[in-house]
Amino acid sequence: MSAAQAKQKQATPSSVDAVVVGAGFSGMYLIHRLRKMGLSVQAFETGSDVGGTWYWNRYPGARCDSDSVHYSFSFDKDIEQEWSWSERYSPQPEILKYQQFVADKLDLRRNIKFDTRVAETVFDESTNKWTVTTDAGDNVTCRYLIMATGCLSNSRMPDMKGMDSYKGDVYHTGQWPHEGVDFTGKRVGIIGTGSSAIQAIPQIAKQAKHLTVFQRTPNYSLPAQNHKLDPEYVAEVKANYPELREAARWSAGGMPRPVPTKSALEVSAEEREAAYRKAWEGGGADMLGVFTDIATNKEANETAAEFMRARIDEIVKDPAVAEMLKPYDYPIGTKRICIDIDYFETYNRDNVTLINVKKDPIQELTPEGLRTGEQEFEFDAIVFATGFDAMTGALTSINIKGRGGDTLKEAWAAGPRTYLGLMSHGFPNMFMITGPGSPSVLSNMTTSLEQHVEFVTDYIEKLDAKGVVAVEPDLKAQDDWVDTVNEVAKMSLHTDDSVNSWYLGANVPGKPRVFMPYIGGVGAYRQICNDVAANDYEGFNETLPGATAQGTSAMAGQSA
Ligand code: NA7
Repeated sequence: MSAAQAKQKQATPSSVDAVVVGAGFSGMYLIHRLRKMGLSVQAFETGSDVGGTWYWNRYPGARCDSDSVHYSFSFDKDIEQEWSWSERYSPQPEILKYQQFVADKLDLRRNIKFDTRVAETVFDESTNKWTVTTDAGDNVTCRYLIMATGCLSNSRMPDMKGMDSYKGDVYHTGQWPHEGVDFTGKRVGIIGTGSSAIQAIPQIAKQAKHLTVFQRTPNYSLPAQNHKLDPEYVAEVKANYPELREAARWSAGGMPRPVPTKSALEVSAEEREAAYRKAWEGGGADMLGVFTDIATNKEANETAAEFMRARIDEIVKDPAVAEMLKPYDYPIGTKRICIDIDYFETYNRDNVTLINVKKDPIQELTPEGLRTGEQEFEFDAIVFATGFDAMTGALTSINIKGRGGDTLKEAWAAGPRTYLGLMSHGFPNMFMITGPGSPSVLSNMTTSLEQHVEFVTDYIEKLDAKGVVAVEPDLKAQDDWVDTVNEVAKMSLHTDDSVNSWYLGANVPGKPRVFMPYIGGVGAYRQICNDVAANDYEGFNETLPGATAQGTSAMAGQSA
């Protein structure tokens, strides 16, 4: 069924076994697994087709920063063998095409209602069912509610003075027009220098008459060294997929990668430089993994940061611009590392200007452009590459009401509280895929989301076999897991006082400073989940018919 056909089939059932929210990679795999188990499924998706992140993020230069051959589904051998990636880091259109290919192949769209946003979900303690209400007027009850809402799906516009006064075109990288944007001959301003901006800036600069980049925090960015994939290499990967995928499942970051054995501080300066240079020339994020302690030891980290700054000096011709582009204030890798194609080189173009808005902050948007403390700018278009309310935003923007009418937003006011990133106490029968407290954004997402989908669906199968009517995490198990996530995070530089990352919620004014993903590694996390399952799903409270659920309010345990 095509997306257009799916849209014509407007009627949704009033009751199903499972509602899936979101039809990106996670939602797609969930629909497939749940259907195979014989459950009835209704999915809702705000976009007009499958894709999630790759449906929305269509800005020029958007591409994956995990190797494409590994950033893909591993659960279906036919899909794995039939699809061939054309580039090392595939561009957004190719990834979206892949997702559409999977949707066709597995006939997923017949269970998805597109162009529909889930507005509210309410748990009824008397029936142990959720009622899901959408902005299109649907009301569906379900036994299981599964949030496949993505970690970076709630894009954020900063609250700037004069937003409504600006008369030119306004874009957000995470909500890019489907028809594309032609910047030819235009004066363009771009706000932000995170991953999205770093991918978009070189592309926009090639078109625009002039591009002005407003940088608040310089970012560490490594060259992708992207290239077309040799068909022989692709064939070799396909032949070795079983071993490669298994290695990815037990790795730290969800990719088959060599494991470092030496500290950056135990080798000579020459050996260190050679290792960094080899990784730099090899491309991608590998440089952060050549020594054991780049993520944990400031002195070791500084050796990598210094190598990176020296490369900026080499690439950028104007020393003052090079200096502005160099990050000094926080350790490398603690804000999401960026992977670029000709990012620093772009500042050698005559039509690109870099403005330091930490020194000279943006005061307001004006009808013609924007004004900093020292300068006025006129633009035909302003691009906001200002990121997302990451990890929790997509969940807390839905009015999720659990036991006793408590909302997830209130329950997470001081930071997200989950057991294994999979469930939250007080919200029975609601699972999350790659939720806060799981490796998610610190890993190759497809590896992590497959593990989650498989854990959740296997568990649902067991719950149904036992006749369980309600399941939720034990409060103590959840508190212990939150403590574990925090303790592991403290061992890394990611939580250093100098760091203001979206992992910590620092990009959203008022959001509590909590390190949200589990940094212990994909393999370690998988082992914990396997042990939990083998131990009769310890930490989850199951309620049988007729018994009273032992749950307490979602608001309990918040100070733990
Ligand atoms: P990011 O990484 O959150 O980047 C957002 C950028 O926007 C970052 O440079 C911010 O500066 C900047 N920003 C945000 N608000 C403002 C205001 N008000 N003024 C000036 N600059 C601002 O989002 P991306 O979309 O680039 O990437 C998100 C993830 O998507 C990425 O890591 C990949 O995993 C895919 P700041 O650093 O906060 O000073």
